Amino acid sequence: MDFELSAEQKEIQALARDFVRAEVEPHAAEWDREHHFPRDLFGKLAELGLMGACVPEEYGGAGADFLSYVLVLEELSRGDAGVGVTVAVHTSAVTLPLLRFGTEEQRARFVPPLARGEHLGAFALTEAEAGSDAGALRTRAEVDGDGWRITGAKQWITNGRHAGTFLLFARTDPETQDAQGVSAFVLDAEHVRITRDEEKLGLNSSITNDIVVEGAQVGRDRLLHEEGKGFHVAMVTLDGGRIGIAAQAVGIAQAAYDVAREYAKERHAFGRPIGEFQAIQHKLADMSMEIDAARLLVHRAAWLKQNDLPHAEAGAKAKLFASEMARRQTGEAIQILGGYGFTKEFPVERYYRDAKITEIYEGTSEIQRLVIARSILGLQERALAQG
Ligand code: COS
Repeated sequence: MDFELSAEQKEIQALARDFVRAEVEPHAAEWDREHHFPRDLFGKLAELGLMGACVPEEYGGAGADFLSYVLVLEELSRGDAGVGVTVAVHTSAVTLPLLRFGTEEQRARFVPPLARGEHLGAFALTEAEAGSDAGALRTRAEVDGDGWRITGAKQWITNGRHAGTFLLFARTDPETQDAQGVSAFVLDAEHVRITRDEEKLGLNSSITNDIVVEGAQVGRDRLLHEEGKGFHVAMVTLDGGRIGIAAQAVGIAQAAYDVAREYAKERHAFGRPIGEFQAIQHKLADMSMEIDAARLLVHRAAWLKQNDLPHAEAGAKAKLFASEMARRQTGEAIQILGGYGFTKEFPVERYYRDAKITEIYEGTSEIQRLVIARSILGLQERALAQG
């Protein structure tokens, strides 16, 4: 067992950290206030190879391992969790499934523009009445000549308005109403119409859209993996994506802890720094311990994934623990700062708002518990064995 990051992992972590200090942190409060999506920033990240950190070089990426990519997500989210989710969805939820499930032709065609940051990716699974119950989706793909005609509406689509490539899930078998009969498709921006920009509690520097697809005609070259295997594509994608969201939660919590610790050293009450009071010390000790624990879960899950080992349970545990920890500890950071914490003079209220979503997207905490429970009770394996 080796807890030391490799030289390459440390290098990419430092690259991301320096970039965030220079290009993200100084603007994050304003982007949050103005609900500004920093489109240009992703061009700069692309120049550093960070829009395809763990994508092989032959497909336009930086060729680093999955843990390196996860380290980048933590650093980005430490500066601005909206930037973190933009890159996480783009990479984990679009580029990586295209690499994994695409034919050689699809990989060569769709991956390089994403990995080079020329296009942003969007993952279009969720619908108004299909969130946790993703298999209930109603967007339909009807056979049309040698391809399909796709019609439907999707909701809460991160990156929607700025995306060039959509991984979209639609029902190809009209006889079904559940996870069976769903297929995955690769769509371009021209196939999709943006109908709404969502207003959110946090992550204001990211963009979240309602979209509609109105009879888009696509050929067989747009089908990802086999017909009827779309739900499998979605689940495998989310198994990996959840590790990225867990890293995002760790980054947010770390940012809150950094502010709270410095504040505790400087703020005086009753004639001494508040960090000398046991009540504050205990809070900081718990924050530090829980961030460590969450990060270790994240790194283990990332290590399992990059070694092609089963990681659904480990990823769900990492996301569940890291997201609930981030929500709890960003609240504690506000408590340490007292009245200042509740104001926009300090960034901790932003961290608190941003942390909440990590308990919801890419599977709620309730779904993570379900995934973990099925795994530890052997229920998922039994379902797979029964076919
Ligand atoms: N990897 C591969 N395949 C998986 C899988 C996984 N992790 N989990 C389920 N599957 C497969 C099953 O094996 C089954 O395949 P077969 O029909 O070929 O046997 C199929 O998918 C359906 O599985 P299941 O019956 O378990 O589906 P459910 O409808 O019960 O849903 C949950 C399972 C709840 C786990 C799933 O719907 C889920 O993850 N929901 C949350 C969705 C989510 O995260 N949404 C956020 C969107 S992005 S913001």
